[in-house]
Amino acid sequence: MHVDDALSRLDRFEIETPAWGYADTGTRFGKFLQPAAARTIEEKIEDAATVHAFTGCCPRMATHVLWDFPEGVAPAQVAELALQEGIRIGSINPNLFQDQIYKYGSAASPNEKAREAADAHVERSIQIARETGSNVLSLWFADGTNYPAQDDLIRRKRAMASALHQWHDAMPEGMTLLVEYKPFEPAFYHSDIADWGMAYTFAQQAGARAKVLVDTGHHLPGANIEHIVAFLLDEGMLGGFHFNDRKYGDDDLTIGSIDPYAVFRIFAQIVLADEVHGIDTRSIAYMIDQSHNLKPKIEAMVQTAVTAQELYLKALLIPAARLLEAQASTDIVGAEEIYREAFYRHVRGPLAEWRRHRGHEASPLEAYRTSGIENERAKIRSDRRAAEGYTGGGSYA
Ligand code: PSV
Ligand code: MN
Repeated sequence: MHVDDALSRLDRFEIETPAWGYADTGTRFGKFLQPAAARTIEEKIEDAATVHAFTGCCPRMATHVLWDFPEGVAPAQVAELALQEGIRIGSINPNLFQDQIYKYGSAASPNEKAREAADAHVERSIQIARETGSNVLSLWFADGTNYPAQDDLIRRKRAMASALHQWHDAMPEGMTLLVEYKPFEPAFYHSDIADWGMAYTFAQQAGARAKVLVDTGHHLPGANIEHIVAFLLDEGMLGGFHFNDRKYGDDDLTIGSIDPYAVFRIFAQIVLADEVHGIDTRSIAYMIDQSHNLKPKIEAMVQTAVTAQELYLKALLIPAARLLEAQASTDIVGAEEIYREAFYRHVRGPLAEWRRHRGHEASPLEAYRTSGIENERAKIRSDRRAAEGYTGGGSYA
């Protein structure tokens, strides 16, 4: 595609950032606190809005129900606040893993009370989606077992299918249900939705508005993610992404920090599905699922957004007709070189120009880093924490 056409496609490329990416997070070994980290939904909205203000491409923030909508928080007011700050509430992520009742799973648990709790929570989540104007209900399950013979895998499969079907039908028209998969963690023997094939099957059985969510960190080493993406695209079953990068497992690193070519190859499949096969890719939800344990959170998110734009633009620059010719003549080296040429294109210049034209920062990351916002926010939030006597159970130094 010509560079001007490719750039105009970027107008439609919106990336949703996660509320949990602005909060203090860590590993199961500990949490490191940052003075500027967001604690409340108000602070998360403020941060997500800042990312959007600097990048111009992150107009929505995903929320996690238990973390962002504790009892007493009115969803409509949260949506209103988001609007005032210049963003919207994006996908609603029910939390079916944190409460004690879910020790043996949620929808697939052998414990009827756990299944009932999951039902009630998803119902509440759908209500939150209605009240916040969100049209995506995004489900990830920690359900699974840790030992062989621990539970009946077929009973669990049927219980999961039945819950998903019921929740699908409980959603209002126009809402999409995304089914996310993950091979392991926290379950170490089996996960009830372990891979894309299972997510696909469950989504199909749930109903027409259910699709698969591909979290790039949720694959066993060596998995060919772009192949999964191409397959789901052709089946009309690709609902969206949780983007992040990884070296080992579900590491939640910033997109492209380890393997930018892998991200480019995923975008290439999306671009080619559209250009070569006429597959409608406009409803794909591009979402980020990253927890920044060490990097400053807003900076990491701005870096993520611009990296995604750069890699998507490179994929848009693939000359599809030439590639098809090379493929048809089994010119393997020629075809691969077409990919590589696009991947190595310098796109920062044209992107800066494109941003400037739209009234955005030409270099969002540099602009944010020199804005002084991080220090300002750290100061305000430190004072706020002190006034509230909040310690975070550690040191903010
Ligand atoms: C689980 O690892 C996951 O990818 C799911 O999308 C959760 O909702 C998210 O991370 C946050 O814990
Ligand atoms: Mn995820």
